[in-house]
Amino acid sequence: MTNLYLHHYPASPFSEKIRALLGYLGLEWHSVETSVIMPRPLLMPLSGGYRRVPVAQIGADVYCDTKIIARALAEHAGDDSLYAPGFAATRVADAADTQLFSIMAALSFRPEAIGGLFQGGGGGSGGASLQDFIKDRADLAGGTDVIGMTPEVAESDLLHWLTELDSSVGSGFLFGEKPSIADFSVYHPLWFLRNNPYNAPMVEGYANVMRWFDRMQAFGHGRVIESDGEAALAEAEAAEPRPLEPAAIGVGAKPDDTVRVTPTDYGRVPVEGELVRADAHEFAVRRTTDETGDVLTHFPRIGFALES
Ligand SMILES: N[C@@H](CCC(=O)N[C@@H](CS)C(=O)NCC(=O)O)C(=O)O
Repeated sequence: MTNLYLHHYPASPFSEKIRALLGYLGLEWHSVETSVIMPRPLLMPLSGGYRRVPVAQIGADVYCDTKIIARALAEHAGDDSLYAPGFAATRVADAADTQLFSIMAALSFRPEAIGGLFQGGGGGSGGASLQDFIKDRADLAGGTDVIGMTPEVAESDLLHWLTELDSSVGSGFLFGEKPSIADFSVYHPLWFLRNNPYNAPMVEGYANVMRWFDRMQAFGHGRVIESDGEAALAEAEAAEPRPLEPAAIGVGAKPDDTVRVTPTDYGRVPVEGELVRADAHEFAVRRTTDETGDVLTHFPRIGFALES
């Protein structure tokens, strides 16, 4: 039987999206805490150079980016209700993962709030100094403006998001009595804001949002087994990637061609491998390293460019 691993760190909001999902789906998983800044030498053989966090792994299948991780976990748990509301919910999820995430980042990285990242709670630099952290995130941005707005605009946009959310969540979730992928994507930037004492009051004034937040937190994080990077590499080495039907839909490459897959927004490190499958949801490439043997690295189609 193959085991599920999550490579993450406590303060990472996208990791919290996945930890909450693991709780909701009731899954058992192995926790590999990776560093808050690069380098991440035990993760790179698995991810092929993809530098963002989190990364999930099921045996020798590696999932980069929470959009494809969430789909893999729903399949692993045999529960597709997360995607039942369809197009509307996935579009809200994408808007939250980008726009609401930028609002959160603009508010968290302003001078008055940044100290909160380096205190306990959901913040925490994992031991990195403020200076090293800022340098690492500048490398991540690679000259692009990841945040793209002033703190004043972010505060004004947050008021809009929270007012609409407060009038939409009722006694359940965004799309009904069960949570969908949209709830998890809206949840994690608000979780990060609440964990910073400077920003928390901006979120806590919305009573319905707070009750929804409590419902989300009540899912917990699932059954966690503490593990490490060496065990995750050994797991990949011992396993074979799951068989996947070859496809090359809408790309200028054929199965088995060497391709590079790169995020289009930030952290633009290309991952090179042989194309196995390009379909409406994912790009999957096969790679081999001494540390891992054969692995299949999966990316969401949206937000990634495939070149041959
Ligand atoms: N679209 C990506 C975004 C991931 C992301 O931006 N993660 C942050 C941490 S929450 C990150 O990687 N920051 C830089 C780093 O940790 O090296 C996803 O959904 O997974």
